[in-house]
Amino acid sequence: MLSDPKICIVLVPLLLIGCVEARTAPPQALSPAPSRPHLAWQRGELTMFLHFGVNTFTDREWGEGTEDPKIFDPTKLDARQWAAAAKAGGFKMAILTAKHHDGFCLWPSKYTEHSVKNSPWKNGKGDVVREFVDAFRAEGIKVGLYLSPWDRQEKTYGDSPKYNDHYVNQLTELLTNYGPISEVWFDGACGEGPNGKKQVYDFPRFFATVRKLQPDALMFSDAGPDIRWIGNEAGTAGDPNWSTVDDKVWVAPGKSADGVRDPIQFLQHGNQGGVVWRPGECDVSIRPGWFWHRKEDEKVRSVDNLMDLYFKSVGRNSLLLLNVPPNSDGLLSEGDVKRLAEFKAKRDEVFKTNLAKATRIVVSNTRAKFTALNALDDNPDTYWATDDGVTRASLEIDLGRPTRFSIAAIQENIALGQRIAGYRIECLYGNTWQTISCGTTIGYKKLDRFPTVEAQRVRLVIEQSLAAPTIASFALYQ
Ligand code: FUL
Repeated sequence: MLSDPKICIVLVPLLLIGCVEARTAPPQALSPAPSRPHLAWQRGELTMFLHFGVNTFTDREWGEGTEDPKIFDPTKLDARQWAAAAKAGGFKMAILTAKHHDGFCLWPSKYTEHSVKNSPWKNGKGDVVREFVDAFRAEGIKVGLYLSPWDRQEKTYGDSPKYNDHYVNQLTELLTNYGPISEVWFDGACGEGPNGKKQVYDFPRFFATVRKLQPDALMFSDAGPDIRWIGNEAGTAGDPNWSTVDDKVWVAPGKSADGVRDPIQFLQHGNQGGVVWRPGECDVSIRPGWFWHRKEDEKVRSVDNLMDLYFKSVGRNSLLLLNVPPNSDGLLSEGDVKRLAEFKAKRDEVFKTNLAKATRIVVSNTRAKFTALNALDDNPDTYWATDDGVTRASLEIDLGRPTRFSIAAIQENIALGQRIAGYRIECLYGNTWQTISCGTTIGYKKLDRFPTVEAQRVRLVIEQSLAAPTIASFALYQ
């Protein structure tokens, strides 16, 4: 057929256009890749956690459920003060403990008497959840809610079907009456002793309720379904850290299927080639406890400590969920507020000047318009990519003059999936390239710290990748 000259005139240009398009097309997304809410969540980097409730007034961490609601009286409560502090600290989301293990509800739930409605605060007419969501949204900060499955006060707890109904009712109130909720936090803790009540949670039903009522909300629990716990409460992710997990080895919270020998390792690192996208979240408190205790007012983490956490959470492809607990006045304590602002100022200072401004760039491979310039332009939406099948590549930059730096920040374009499984950073000294840092995963963001080096020519070498690598950013800081 192609021997017919008329057909050739039509077909050959079409084939040529097809070839060019294939070369200029972006790499195909890997499966799994993050959802739109996942991407926004990860880019937010910092979420504020707020533990608040009867424990704030009893100086305890785990209430027993026997607390009198009358003790809850935060006379100066001002959620706008919480939100202003979060904004000044650079937080993009905040999660409030609507109900902790003691069962006391910070909103006037119609399914229990154990709530703000029987407290003296605002003569029982107040609603902390309402004030929280309104104040944070006004600052442009997304909101999430924590609803403890473990409830030491609720009478139906332990009568599994009845309590599951009760829990779903409360979840439904929270997810229908307070506008868009970006994250729902399912705590895995349950301290019932050997003779305690045995409640079998209907997690599939809980999850389905969230999906139905708030399709864009991400659900956190020990094992997902959308966000996994990072396996500790120290605020640090594992390295390497894959956002993908093999969900056959861990199917539901509190229930690890056969084959998970070390769940903590699994949570810390995820699985290379895992079949679901389930990034890890690092929860930690700015104080020793999750709830406010006056005696801990002097034990607020230092800026250096918070920076270290940032490097070990966000800088290891995770998110930092930092708890800052309101006090018994209903305000964030002054020292905590000050520390949040200092933490932000420190990040701004450290990441102010990206020194990776190249006078000359050499790359081993480029996929048409996805050039290395895209990795150096401070725009997270553009990226350098290689041709399909090219899984080892290098990006070399000449900084124009000897430059001192001690931090490298690398980002993949994770919208197309997490790909890189081995990399190193090298500097040229004489004729020799010397490795100054190396690692396995990169993901959303990898921050490497090393003793200050001085170099003019630097290169990022990707040694292993599951598919054509994508680099959204390669930056250097001192
Ligand atoms: C744990 C809880 O038992 C703590 O009280 C706190 O809420 C922490 C974030 O999760 O499992």
